[in-house]
Amino acid sequence: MTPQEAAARLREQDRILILTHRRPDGDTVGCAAGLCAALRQADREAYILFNEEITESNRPYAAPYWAPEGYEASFVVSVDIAARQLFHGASEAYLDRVDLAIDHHPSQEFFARETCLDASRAACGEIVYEICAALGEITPAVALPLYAAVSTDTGCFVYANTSANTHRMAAALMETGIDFFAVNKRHFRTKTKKRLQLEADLIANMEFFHQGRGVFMTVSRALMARIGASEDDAEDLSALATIVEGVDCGAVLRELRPDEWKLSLRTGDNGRVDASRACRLLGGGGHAMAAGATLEGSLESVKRRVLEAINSVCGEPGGTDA
Ligand SMILES: [Mn+2]
Repeated sequence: MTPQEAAARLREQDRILILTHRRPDGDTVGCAAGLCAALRQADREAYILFNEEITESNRPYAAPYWAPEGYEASFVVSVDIAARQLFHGASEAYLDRVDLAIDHHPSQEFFARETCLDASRAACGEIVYEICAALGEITPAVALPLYAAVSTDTGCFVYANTSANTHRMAAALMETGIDFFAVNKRHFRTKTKKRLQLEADLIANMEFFHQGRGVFMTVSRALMARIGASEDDAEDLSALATIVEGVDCGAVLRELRPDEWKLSLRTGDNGRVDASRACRLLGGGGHAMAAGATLEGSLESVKRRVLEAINSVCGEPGGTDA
């Protein structure tokens, strides 16, 4: 259904509960908060289901809207949730009773009764913006979390998914007078000291392969413990590998448990390495430029298997100097 149809459907409802996804990012939290504010302005009762995995940086958007414990919803909406496996603990009770899913992922599983999907949008926030505009006025309370949704899902308007529509929407949100600078400062120009220590260690211990076009970065449990880093500090470390000049294949390995490693593979837009194909060989999956897999074994054996997988999908034979 279109955003306008979704708005019409929501307007008929009351006691609306909004769900966010596992490991909630700015898009899912910002969408939930913006939509919740817009629904309340339209005299609907609406809440966000508490997400126990909320991070400090995203908490302020959702905090005013958490549902009271035991809230009895009559209409359930999910935002930015592509798949059933992305339901977090408390939301699993709603797996089979989502009335409306609002999403922008091409991998949407259609778990809801009705779905408002537009995979051409950079952020789910762009779709929720249109729904909110159809519901009523875009006030600063609606605009601020939606700005955070779009800003964070586009890496502050620099990722390849950023479109002219993204900028038009951001401009409209800015015109409501929100403090967009504070949003971008919080998400893109602030790092904890522990985060910087993590990055310093990753950079100091980069291991290159394919004559410097590929790089391994490793986040061990020992490193996390030595620094005393939290999950927040380690969020999205895979982005670090992609900013090294000349690198079009960045593999970040994060130790989850002893001898269990999470691979995040980020590759360039030149098509030399298809991250999705490489990760599928390792039992994972994802997109052509961003994919992941979980591997068991020692760090050395995991690195060897990751390199073999990359080599076997590599567009040109990569010599190995790692
Ligand atoms: Mn998103």
